[in-house]
Amino acid sequence: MREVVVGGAQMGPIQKSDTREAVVERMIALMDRAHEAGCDLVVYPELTLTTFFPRWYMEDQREVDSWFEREMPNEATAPLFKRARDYGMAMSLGYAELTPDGHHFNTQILTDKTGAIVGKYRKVHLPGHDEFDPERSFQHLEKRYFEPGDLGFPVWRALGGIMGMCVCNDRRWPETYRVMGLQGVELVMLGYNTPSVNSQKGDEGPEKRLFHNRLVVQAGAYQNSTWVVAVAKAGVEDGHPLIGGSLIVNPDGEVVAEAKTEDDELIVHPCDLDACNFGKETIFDFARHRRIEHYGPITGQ
Ligand code: ING
Repeated sequence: MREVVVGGAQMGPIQKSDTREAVVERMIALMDRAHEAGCDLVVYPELTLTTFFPRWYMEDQREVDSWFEREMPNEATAPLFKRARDYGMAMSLGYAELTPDGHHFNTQILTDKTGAIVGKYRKVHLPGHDEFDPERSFQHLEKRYFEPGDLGFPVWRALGGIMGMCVCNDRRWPETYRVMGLQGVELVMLGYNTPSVNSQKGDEGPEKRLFHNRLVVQAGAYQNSTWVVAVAKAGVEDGHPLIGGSLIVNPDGEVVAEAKTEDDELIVHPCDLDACNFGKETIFDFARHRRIEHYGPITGQ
């Protein structure tokens, strides 16, 4: 039994006018609850420090860069890293990363129980578009503000197992989980900001969005015999609704915890990493069962 008690720290809405300091206070309150619940790890959403700014069309690069972090930890997040260190709790959080040499990524990091950053992932699958689209009921300009991730889909040995990360739209692509699955991943952590409505298809609402959210996370978990914890930024941000539905799925594809609100909410589950073993040794024993000679089109060969 290699148990990791996982906390999914769903964040409610963050308004354009909310400060990073105010958000960090909310994140610390959730971390306090995670500590009381005995969590070894707390997972925060994608771009968890600010509103989901890719919904806004901006031309001034200085304004765009004001949504990014130039270093991590930094002044606004130092209290969060300190609290995690005091609790001996690992954490994963998403933020907009502006590198010293001027690259922009939608990034998720993992710290160990001493508060040291042990893993970094940069979002590979960027949805949306890069120019203002008048046809859409709202914009989704991730291709305008971020570059595709340049780190691939790595895994890290931490918390007694093999950990992986991805971000939001990545969770919809089977390749994301499979590349980590081929590296033996046992717990995939991810965050998301998912609009409750489709900007291009008026009749697709939150029910369908929540259905797809469960579907892709359950599939990814089952098909790679891994735990997946997926954590939302939820609620209405400056009039724009985001789905909640944060969830934890076990290696059999079953939902074992799910958020009920669209606000700051902690979901908790004791994840036994050894529960991954049976699937990896039988039905999804990749070495025994995969026939890669037929998979060429997936990698464009
Ligand atoms: N958000 C959405 C997501 O992938 C989206 C964008 C929603 C794409 C629904 C396709 C369908 O959950 C982010 N930030 O990727």
